Amino acid sequence: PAQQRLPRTLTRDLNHHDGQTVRLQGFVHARRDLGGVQFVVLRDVSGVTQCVGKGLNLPLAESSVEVTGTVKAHPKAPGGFEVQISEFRVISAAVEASPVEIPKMEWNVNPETMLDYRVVTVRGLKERAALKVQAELVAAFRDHLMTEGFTEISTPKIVSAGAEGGANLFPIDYFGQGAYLAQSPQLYKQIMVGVFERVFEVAPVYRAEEHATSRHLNEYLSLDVEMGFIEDEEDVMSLENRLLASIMTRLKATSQAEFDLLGATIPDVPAHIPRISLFDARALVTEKYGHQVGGKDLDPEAERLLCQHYAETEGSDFVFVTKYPRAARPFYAHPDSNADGSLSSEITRGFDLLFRGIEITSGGQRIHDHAMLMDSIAAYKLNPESLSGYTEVFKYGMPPHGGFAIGAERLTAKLLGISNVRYARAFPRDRHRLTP
Ligand code: AMO
Repeated sequence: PAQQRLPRTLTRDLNHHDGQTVRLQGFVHARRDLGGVQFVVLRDVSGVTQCVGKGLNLPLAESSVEVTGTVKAHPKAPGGFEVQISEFRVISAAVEASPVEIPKMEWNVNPETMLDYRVVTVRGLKERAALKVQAELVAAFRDHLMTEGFTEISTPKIVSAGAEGGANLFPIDYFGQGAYLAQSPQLYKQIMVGVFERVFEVAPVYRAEEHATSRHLNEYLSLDVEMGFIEDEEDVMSLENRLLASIMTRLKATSQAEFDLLGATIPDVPAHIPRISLFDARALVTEKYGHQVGGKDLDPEAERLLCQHYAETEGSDFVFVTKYPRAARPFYAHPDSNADGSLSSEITRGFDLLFRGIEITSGGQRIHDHAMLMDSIAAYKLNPESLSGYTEVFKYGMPPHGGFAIGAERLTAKLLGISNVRYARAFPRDRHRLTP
């Protein structure tokens, strides 16, 4: 009966049980049978520990098992303790050898194979550490925003129109009617500002981008924020500045072990993240590094160089790029002011945030005036009919508002020095991958 059993101990708590009998549960991470003695490295949610026994019939690696035994200090064992097994029970035996030996995985040899077998490779210590850090980061995102009076919302992922412009929408058949997977909660989070004033959402979004790069997923976790009654986009940037500082403080308290395992450092967030206009940023990378920037935005190399500049000159891993031209922003971006106070037709109050060489956020102030919004929709040659479910609310007193979205996998990958955003998602969807 359960009440007579020892309570379960986690491997990370063995230091509190030196010399005592404990009961552990977990997975066979590694195993070695030397004939007379058997070694089992047991992996549970908190870490790994070496267990040693005699006359054991060892199951295949990855079987789930229960070990009862005595804790002995053992300086050479992982964690500094070893468990001398008195009772060994197989809870659920692996019926086949794992296609990949979890402790010996080398992603650089064949990443596609590792993703093919993701259901087991994701159990790896480094693989799960990345997901654990992301979970902490999301919890910190929620906690901080709630302390600033934000309310969590949940908006539809099946939608009738795109939010961000462009052609990267996944069409779906909605009972014979055309629909799409949401590429962003943008329009709905703005509507919800009319309800709660300050809102956030943590949810996947979908982008039908055909290119396979280290920074693009077709399904990613979007950390969205929207805030009403702002002065301008400066309020939004300072909110994101505080939010990131709070997230990093939390990670220092909860996730140092995962960062150590991955050889990564938690950045300090400056009290005032440097800002530079897109125009000046393009000039800077050309003048300082001789890099000609193509297109209307920054290209990946320009993002890298700009971050290098701010890391070297200001010791900041972060930089806001501000005042994006209308040509590089969606229809909802609020125009910037000209020197004489009139509104610019060229420049918006949109910004990006770069972190360690890559864009992790887009944001800005949005148009809240109904007439201005309708004009913008016409100027972008969009169909006002298809956006009427959104534009309607702007007839009813929408306050000045703005917000941003952080790509959770990009932030996680850059925090941990992971080379590809795919490894910052448990089951990535990319151009060629729909399983597992
Ligand atoms: P944007 O389209 O720039 O802006 O997306 C915001 C952030 O999401 C991340 N991101 C991606 N991550 C992985 N794979 C992708 N394919 C991908 N595309 C984007 C990036 C990016 O900075 N509605 C606006 C946000 C806002 O203004 O509030 C938007 O969606 O980190």
